[in-house]
Amino acid sequence: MRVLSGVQPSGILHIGNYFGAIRQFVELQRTHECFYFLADLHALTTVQNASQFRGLSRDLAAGFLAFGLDPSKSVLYRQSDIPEVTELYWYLSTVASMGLLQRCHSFKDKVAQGVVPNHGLLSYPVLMAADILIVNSNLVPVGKDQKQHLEVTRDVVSSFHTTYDCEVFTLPEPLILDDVAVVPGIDGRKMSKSYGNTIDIFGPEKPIRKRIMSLVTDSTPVEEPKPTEDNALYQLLKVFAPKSETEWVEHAFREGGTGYGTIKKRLFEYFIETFGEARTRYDELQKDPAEIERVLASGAEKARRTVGPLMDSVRSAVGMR
Ligand code: AQP
Repeated sequence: MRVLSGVQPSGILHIGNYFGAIRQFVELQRTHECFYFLADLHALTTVQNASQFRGLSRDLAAGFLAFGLDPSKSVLYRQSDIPEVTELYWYLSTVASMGLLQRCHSFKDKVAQGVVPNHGLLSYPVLMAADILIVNSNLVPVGKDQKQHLEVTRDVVSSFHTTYDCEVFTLPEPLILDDVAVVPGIDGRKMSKSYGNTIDIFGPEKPIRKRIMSLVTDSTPVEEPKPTEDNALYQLLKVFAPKSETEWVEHAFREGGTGYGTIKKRLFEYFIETFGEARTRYDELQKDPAEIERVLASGAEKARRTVGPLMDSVRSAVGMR
């Protein structure tokens, strides 16, 4: 079973990225052959400032390594280092349905939030299909927001196979864990870089603490029980709290007597317990950018070797060769 997934270097890693995707990446590398990439071409659909963009891929790679992705077990690479991905993207674009792309929730949500769409944003799921298909992956660990994009991939596969009367691609399945399918941001919407509601994992502790303390809550008085439904603070505690703390969390919400301020402070403690070690490693890794580049170059080499045979079949299927 081959696993593939990616994260966009469009900002600092946030806790939605970790619980929704990266934690599974680390687990899966124990049992599967894994390909993980920095989706830098995707990120260009939102970050269009060269000096801001330049360092983001390396920061993300440092994050991957800090969380325990091991280059001897997983293939780690930059999307843009594999030019075959954009070639495949084009072949797939010519069989992808426009209507399907226009109906994608992620595209519609971004437009509804005021993002002025470019063609890249619309065709993002086709590039994602190329990422997935090019390494013949069977399993794609993602957050729920990407479920529909996986359906686009499957649709594109069927369309390509029908158009060219062939069977070159492996049909991939998403891997989505229910309890962390959508990690909420500090305003209760899906945590997302483009909504500005993230809690970052790396960077100085003080602003992160401030961010957690600014989580939007209602005005339930300290002595009263707190609602748990649609409560971002409660959902985040459920994601973070170790099993031994479950009782404390339930008591704090259901019994009354514990204020939101106290609960947020506890959430910050869980944050440090969960990420303290990775944060230290991240700072260490940042001191050696050449080593990160070496890991990525070696990953790109392995990935390019892997994609060769599939690309030969695709070129032959469309009549390019
Ligand atoms: N809030 C979330 N809950 C669960 N999973 C999430 N993921 C992202 N946000 C959440 C998962 O993280 C992986 C990498 O995401 P990405 O950064 O490549 O793209 P994204 O999903 O578009 O993340 P953002 O923060 O929302 O980025 P922008 O705003 O730039 O589009 C994916 O598997 C994703 O599901």
